[in-house]
Amino acid sequence: MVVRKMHKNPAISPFSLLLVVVILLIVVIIILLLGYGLGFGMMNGLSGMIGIDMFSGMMNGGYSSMMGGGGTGQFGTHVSIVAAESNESAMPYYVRKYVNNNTLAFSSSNITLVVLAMGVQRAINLTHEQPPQYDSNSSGNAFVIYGLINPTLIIPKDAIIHVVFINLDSSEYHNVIMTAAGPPYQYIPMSAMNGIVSMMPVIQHADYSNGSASEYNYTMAFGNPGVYWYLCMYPGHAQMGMYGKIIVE
Ligand SMILES: [Cu+2]
Repeated sequence: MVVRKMHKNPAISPFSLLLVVVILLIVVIIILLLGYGLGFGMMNGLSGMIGIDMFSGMMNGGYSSMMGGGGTGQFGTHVSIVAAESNESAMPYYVRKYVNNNTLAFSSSNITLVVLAMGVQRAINLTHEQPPQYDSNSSGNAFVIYGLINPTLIIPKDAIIHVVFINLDSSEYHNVIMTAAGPPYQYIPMSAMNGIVSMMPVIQHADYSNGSASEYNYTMAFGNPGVYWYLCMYPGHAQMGMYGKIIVE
């Protein structure tokens, strides 16, 4: 009996592994085809995530896309890098900043959340703050929100949130999405799709030679109290620490 069992198990694995790989490939191809055919923001986001630049024309073309939370999203025109950097210090009156525990507490039901994306070193230079321990890799990327790096956000449950996302990186695509699924995240953070609350495409890096950066705006709400997370869906970024916590209460 025991001998039989031991012979049975190894016989399954090579074939089923191959099967799983083939199924995964088919799924990826279907996703890419859908993204091309339908031109939906989310699918463009996915294709950007996977690193295909042929969609970037569409991505910059202007359209709306949202999942979950409800609301609309759209591309802004390019904004000046200098204006975006000064934005981060212009904190609205309803934000309390706790530098010691890297937290921003919002006390309004109508919130503008300016989220900047960039490399960790640029974030340190800009804010003169340190990133959280999990995002201290200098080759990694980070979010800067009102002068803090990947801060914890405390938000009232019924607040309407206007996300103003600006990519200040000199070379990488980024986005910011909200989800109930926490870290750790994988290279392609598909686990974040469980409990997804808001989604946007990845957008192009800034152009430091002419001083302009890409911006994308969307409006969302959490509705229910709980712990949520914001992260970048571009492959590898969340895995290396490009994420932060949101407490909705
Ligand atoms: Cu990113």
